[in-house]
Amino acid sequence: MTLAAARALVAGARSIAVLTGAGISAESGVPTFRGPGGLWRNYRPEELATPEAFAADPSLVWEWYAWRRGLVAAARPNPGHEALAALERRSAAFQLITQNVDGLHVLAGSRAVIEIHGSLWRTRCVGCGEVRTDRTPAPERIPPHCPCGSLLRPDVVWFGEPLPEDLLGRSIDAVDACDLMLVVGTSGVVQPAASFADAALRRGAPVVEVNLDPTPLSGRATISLRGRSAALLPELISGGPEGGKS
Ligand code: BV8
Ligand code: ZN
Repeated sequence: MTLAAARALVAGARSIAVLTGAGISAESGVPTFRGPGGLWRNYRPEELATPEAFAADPSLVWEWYAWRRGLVAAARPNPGHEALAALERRSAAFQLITQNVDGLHVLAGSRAVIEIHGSLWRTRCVGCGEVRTDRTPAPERIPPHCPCGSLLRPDVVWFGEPLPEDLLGRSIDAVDACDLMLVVGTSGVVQPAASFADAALRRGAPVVEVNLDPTPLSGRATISLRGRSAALLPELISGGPEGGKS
């Protein structure tokens, strides 16, 4: 019943906003933050993804990011990423907001993607602010430096850092304009992204959650589908115009 009802909501939606988290990339072999395998050398992400950790030991933080780049470089988008790219192609209005920094949505063909926490594949100079794309699995030297002499940092948003104003603004606009919101593979603990679904619910827009486990959102979501996103997302979009199977 719930999958059929969720499928009907997707088929009938004109403007869709989607929020994804680490769970959508789990089946591509990229460890989640808070699940098994999310730890690195017994550090928790909250201890490393902070400006304080970087200031204290830039090499350690860069080694964590180099390890993650290595994992992501070997990863491919999974059917969950691909289903969202297909859904975008057939929706009148569509905005994907991801907390992930792995770049797998763009690799899967998604176009309207807001990387609200930045990207593993960009560096930013702490001195001159220059942002560069850097596809190397790991910087030659750790920690890398800018030609201007200053340290380069990963171009991601760490805990305690504000999200880029424009990206946050565009995300809120998309949530305010949607007539359906999907929330996929996020534990819903990190703010401000975790509040987007409530903003949609307050407006009366239905929210469909896809997650392996229950989350703080599960009890409030219009529909909460329990299962793997790589299996559920293709099912969820299959009822649409080009979906064929009823
Ligand atoms: C800000 C980028 C304000 C870097 C990340 C109390 C104390 C201290 C701070 C706070 C506090 N309360 C609120 C805060 C603020 C803080 C916060 O929310 N902390 C939390 C931990 C309480 N937020 C911030 O600091 C944000 N900034 O608020 O700034 C400000 C304003 C003005 C001026 C100055 C400051 C910044 C937050 C961004 C932090 N950066 N990452 C990097 O990636 O290295 S957050 C990090 O967590 C990742 O981005 C990740 O995406 C994100 C959320 O995690 P999830 O994606 O949800 O992943 P998780 O592992 O948790 O869950 C995976 C889910 O998938 C699970 O539910 C699992 O069941 C499911 N799953 C697994 N497999 C599958 C699956 N589902 C489906 N299918 C599967 N196969
Ligand atoms: Zn510089």
